[in-house]
Amino acid sequence: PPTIRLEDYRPSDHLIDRVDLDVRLAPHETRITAVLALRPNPAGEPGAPLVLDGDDVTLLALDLDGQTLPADAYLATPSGLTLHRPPTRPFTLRIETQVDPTANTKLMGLYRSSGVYCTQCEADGFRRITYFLDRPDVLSVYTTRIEAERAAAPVLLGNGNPVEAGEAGEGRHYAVWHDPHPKPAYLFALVGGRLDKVATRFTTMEGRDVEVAVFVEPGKAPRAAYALDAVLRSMRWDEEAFGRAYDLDVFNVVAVSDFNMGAMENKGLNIFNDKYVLASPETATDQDYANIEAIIAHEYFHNWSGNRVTCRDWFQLCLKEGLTVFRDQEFSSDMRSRAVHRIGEVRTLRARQFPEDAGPLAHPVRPRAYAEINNFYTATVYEKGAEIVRMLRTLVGEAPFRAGMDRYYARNDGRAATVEDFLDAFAAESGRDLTAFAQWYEWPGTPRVDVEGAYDAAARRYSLTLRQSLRGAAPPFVIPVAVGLVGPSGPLAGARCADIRDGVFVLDAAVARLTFTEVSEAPVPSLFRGFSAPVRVEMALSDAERLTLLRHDTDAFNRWQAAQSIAMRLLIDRGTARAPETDDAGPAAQAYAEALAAFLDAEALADPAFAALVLGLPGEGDVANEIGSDIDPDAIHRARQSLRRHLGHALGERLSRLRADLAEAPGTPFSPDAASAGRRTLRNAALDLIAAADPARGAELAAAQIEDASNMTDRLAALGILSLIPGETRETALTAFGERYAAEPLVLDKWFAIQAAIPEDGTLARIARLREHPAFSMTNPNRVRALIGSFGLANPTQFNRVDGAGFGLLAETVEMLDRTNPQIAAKLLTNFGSWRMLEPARSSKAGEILARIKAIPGLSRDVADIVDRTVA
Ligand code: B3K
Ligand code: ZN
Repeated sequence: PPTIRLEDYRPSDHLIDRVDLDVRLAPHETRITAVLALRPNPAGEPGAPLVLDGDDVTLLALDLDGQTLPADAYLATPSGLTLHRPPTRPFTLRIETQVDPTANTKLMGLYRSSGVYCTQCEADGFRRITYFLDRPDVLSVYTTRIEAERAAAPVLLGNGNPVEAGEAGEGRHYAVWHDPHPKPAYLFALVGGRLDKVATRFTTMEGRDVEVAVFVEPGKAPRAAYALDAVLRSMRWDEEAFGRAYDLDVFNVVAVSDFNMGAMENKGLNIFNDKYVLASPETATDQDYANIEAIIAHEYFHNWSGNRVTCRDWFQLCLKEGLTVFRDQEFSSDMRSRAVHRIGEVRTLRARQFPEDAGPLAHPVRPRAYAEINNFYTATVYEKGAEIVRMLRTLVGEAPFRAGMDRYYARNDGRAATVEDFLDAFAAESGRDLTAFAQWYEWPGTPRVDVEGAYDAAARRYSLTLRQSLRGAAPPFVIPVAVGLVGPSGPLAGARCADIRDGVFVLDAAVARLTFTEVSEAPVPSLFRGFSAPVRVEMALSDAERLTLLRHDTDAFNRWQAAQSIAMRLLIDRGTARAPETDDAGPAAQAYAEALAAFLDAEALADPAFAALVLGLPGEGDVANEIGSDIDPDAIHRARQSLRRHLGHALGERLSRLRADLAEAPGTPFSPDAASAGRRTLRNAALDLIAAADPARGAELAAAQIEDASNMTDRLAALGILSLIPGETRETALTAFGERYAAEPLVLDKWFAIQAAIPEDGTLARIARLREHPAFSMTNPNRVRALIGSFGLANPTQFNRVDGAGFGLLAETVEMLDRTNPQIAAKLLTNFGSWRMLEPARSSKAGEILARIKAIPGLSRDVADIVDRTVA
């Protein structure tokens, strides 16, 4: 596929000021009339041909300023419409196209989801509706008239504000929407269908009275209440935290069941995967509630970071995505526990982004080239992009950061901006030169920082040497290092270091040395507090030193990190391909368990959510990423099982006591708030370890919890624990769960996912059976992600089976899906991203299978791009 490069960016030769759309919805023959007010772009090339993008559209009619065009004046194909010699003055183009929404299985452009008409236009779906300059730097004011059969689509929604509605004859009706804010085509949306509505009002800080509504499938309205409330909280928060007010009279959210990703920030009309809207205690877990809150906020926040200020081109994607993830993380941190949330963010970053950055799909946060832009909605652009914004705040400081944001919005409102525009705003407000900092956007890979410490007792001096490195020839990064010293009984209050401001040292050279004076006793350094930069830190601390941090650090993140690092070392020692297989705990594991016991006794009840994190072992994937080469997933799995077993034995009684102490009094109404969720998390973490040590007892307790649970969090956690214990109890529970929720697709997704993740040989056969389950469907992305995606993501031993059958299952699904929904197929294929890290037998199997995929004739651009880069 052809490559598009950042360096080739040129402004459009034409602009479209206004778009008038008339959309006549029909299941197979939807007709779209687009009236475009065009003019030459003064920044473009005078007299250039007009080349409109198209994708699978049929042209029905075309005129220019009311005149039919002669056949030799233009060329129309399904993939584009070219006017060879367009006027060099403003002119109007009227384009009539036809599309088939029912046949649209790619879920890009206009399609139907369970009968509901909806759209998805980012990144390049608008061209599947009509011919257009489908690029983010062409901003237009849209007016949309939508017409449909009233019985099939009583609800008709568009961008902006409703201006008119009425009858259209023969059982049809229409609605007209007008969006006064100029926007790129990727933010266009419309919806038509039978939907129930929950609504309320919000008055902005500017005094605007806004109707806020969430639309869901008929009968599901009670499950939309939490999402609606999350919208209101997001609106209030963006006013308070960033001074950003909403700018239309209505804000609509629509939940649909077939959606390629989480949600979409279309102006005034956010469209959501219903998984991130619908929630009730009986069907949603605490994690679901947290996700809904975060994604509702994320899409709402895009109204400023993305919509009012949009991106010049798709290379600048992180400008809206990284920034908006940062904003939603801050929102969730304010709604919940900041420390707990931060640990969660870092776990996600390490689990998803670090491996991406270490593998063949690595790319800079601002990529320089792409073949298929939809493959760049990645953990790197989103999560590492957010880390860059966080580092920027750390560097310039809270107040200049906020001032920089204000300046960025003020300068770029209504514009399509670049990363440079973003950084300029902070440079101006802080007086800092951010040229070197900008390297973070340009280089792939995770920098590594090696640290050495030396204490001179006589001089009461402690020095730290920091060395940064990155494979390749990257120049030194500007790395904010939040750092402090911890002594055997607490922070070393007297210690001084001239190079540290507000707790932060800025490492901007390849090597730097920090000297602390007045250090009264041998300290333990607490480095990268709060994970102040997305780097790998290497320092040879002893377990005893790490336990000092766990006990006494003032930084919650590093307390957690200390426990993780000890566990990681234990897991690596046993989980490398050649490590001897042993169940013998050893003194280090015993000391670790004792420290956890003391920690639990002191703190578990005070902060259960944090305690659950400290108690949790690194995942198998984390261990694999840390080992980095010659990976044997079975060895890692065994190592982790054995450490869980050891902890379960060592902490057994405490864990049972904790379960009792943390139990809700019967009849307590369910609340998804962070404190209640934290208690459930710790209770279930305790059950997990109890089951690891004593599977028979674990199975019994889990089965009982499945029966008695008053909410989905507890029921599902118990089912997950039971799913790891082979036997009758498990099979009975799985069957019963499947029957109980037969009519709840989103709950069955959890059930599919749990079974796909069972680390046993029989799982492939189980998945083959589940594929035949009446609720499973290859055309619904949530189902595919639940059953096949979870297998690739959450079942390392079976996906990486040495016989290649796990790879085969993924490959087969990718091949099948590529014909109907290439975006989902390509996403599934990214599960092969770490194949070269595997030990030789497995990696050669993966290589064979990738070669087979690469050879399939007629692959989509999406899949071809991923497979080419994966094997390159
Ligand atoms: N902007 C959308 C993602 C679009 C993905 C296109 N393949 C959702 C979001 O990040 O908010
Ligand atoms: Zn986003």
